[in-house]
Amino acid sequence: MSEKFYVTTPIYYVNDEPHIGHAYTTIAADVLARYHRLRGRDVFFLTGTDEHGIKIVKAAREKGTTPAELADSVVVRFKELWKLLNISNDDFIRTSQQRHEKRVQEIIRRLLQQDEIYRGKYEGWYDEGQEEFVTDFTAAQNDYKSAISGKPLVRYSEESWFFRLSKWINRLIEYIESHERFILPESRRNEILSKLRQGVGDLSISRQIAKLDGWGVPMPNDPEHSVYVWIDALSNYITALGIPEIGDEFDGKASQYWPADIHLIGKDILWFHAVYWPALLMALDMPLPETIFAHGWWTSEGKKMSKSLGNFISFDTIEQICKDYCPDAFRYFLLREVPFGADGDFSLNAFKMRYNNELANDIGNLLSRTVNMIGRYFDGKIPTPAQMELTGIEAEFLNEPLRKLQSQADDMITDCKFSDYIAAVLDLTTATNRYIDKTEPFRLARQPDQQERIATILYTCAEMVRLALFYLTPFMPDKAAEGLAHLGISQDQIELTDEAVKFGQIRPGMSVSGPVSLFPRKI
Ligand code: ME8
Repeated sequence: MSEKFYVTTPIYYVNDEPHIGHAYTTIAADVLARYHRLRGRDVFFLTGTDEHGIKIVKAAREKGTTPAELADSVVVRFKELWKLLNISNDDFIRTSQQRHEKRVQEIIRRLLQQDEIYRGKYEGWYDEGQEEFVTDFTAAQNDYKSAISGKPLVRYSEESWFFRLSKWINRLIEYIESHERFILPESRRNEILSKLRQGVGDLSISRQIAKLDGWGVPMPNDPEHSVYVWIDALSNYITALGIPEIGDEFDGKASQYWPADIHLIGKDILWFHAVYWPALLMALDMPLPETIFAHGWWTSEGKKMSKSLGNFISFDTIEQICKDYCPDAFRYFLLREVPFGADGDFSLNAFKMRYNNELANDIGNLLSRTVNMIGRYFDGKIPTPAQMELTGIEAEFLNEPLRKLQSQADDMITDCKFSDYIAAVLDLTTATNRYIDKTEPFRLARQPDQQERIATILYTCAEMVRLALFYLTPFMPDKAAEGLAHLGISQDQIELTDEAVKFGQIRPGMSVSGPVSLFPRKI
């Protein structure tokens, strides 16, 4: 893997408040960004908002405001949520920003120069909620309603500019076939391939700007038309960096970070990312992103989320959960509960179970008993073990879970196997708890000649807690740092380099502080 790492989330529509779906992708991206930073890589993590298009224009009309004002107010909410959830993005792009609009126009100019765009007429169905063209066949199949929102499709008939998408399709199919990691998970890749093989027409890439209340990026060759919102939106992944290839002044970021290592998205927007976006990049003669990963969708308490059902996991709901538990527990649950890529159900019951069983009883308990025993038997100083490696019963209990983490963490993160990664950390903490139960340091403490043995046991425990919390830092940055502070380790000492994750790094003699209750049990 290269020493830089560029990760993106979708840019989110500003028609309404953020919700769990937005939080999900953004937390996942944050975990990747934090993991790679801790591995010593140069990370660029981009998120932002998608502010043009009919969806926003209509929402603004309904709310009696302008799209620009609506966008400004919703952007504040996104930024508040990212702060609450401890999101460490390096940039926040808004498609209404001048830097973006200017570069989108440059992209269109370049495509025009290369004869990739022509004028025609669009006649067909449109899903305004998804900002998506729908073929006659699919429209009829879904009774002329949106497959996502169930709202009626709208008939569009207007002059429009077209991108020669069809000419790139064979090359795209070849590319996807020869790059296994380009679209993940594999099942989604197969879906895209079979849809592509059915044939794809050219893509309408402009709208009459008057119908959008003047809100959009004007086509540079035709100011009465604005750029189709998906072309506008997808471009963000390069406009945020600057684009030397299209004549933009070199600002250092593009050549440093492009191509993106991973675009994280939800399954409903894969077609745009796996087809329109790479075709555009091919037409611009730019390299394609390494991976596009489509995650699944959350239902809530067993049902599709809906405001009318009262099970919608909105900003306010998330805020309440963070108050009742903590933001890190929310981050943890979303990535632990279901494999990334699969659909999942969010229920408060499942949340509490995982919190109590895994965070409180397993990880939290291990930290607390380790710190307590070091306090009681070694005056709060990390003891010196008999040797700086795992042998005997220590090796028997702990070698395997530790080796698994050391050797597989990178791959699990690269494959977005977040739940497996957390399970591997839990294997380590569970094994350490069992090791304590088996070796019974609290019983040995009554025997004066066992001091050296207890020193080895408690040193080993302190190391296992340290390692577990190091590995958990990308998922729970605050709680991991809080736990590690009790072991005398400061935030700037946390890293996941090969050296840092070896056994035997914690220094004997360092002071621990307790008591500690990292995840108080919830009743
Ligand atoms: O699609 N569970 O913006 P958006 C999980 N602007 N994920 C969910 C979800 C759920 N119940 N509901 C929605 C857009 N999502 C475009 C993107 S990128 C160049 C432009 C996910 O605000 C959904 O899959 O509708 C998507 O990834 C994101 O949230 C929705 O973003």
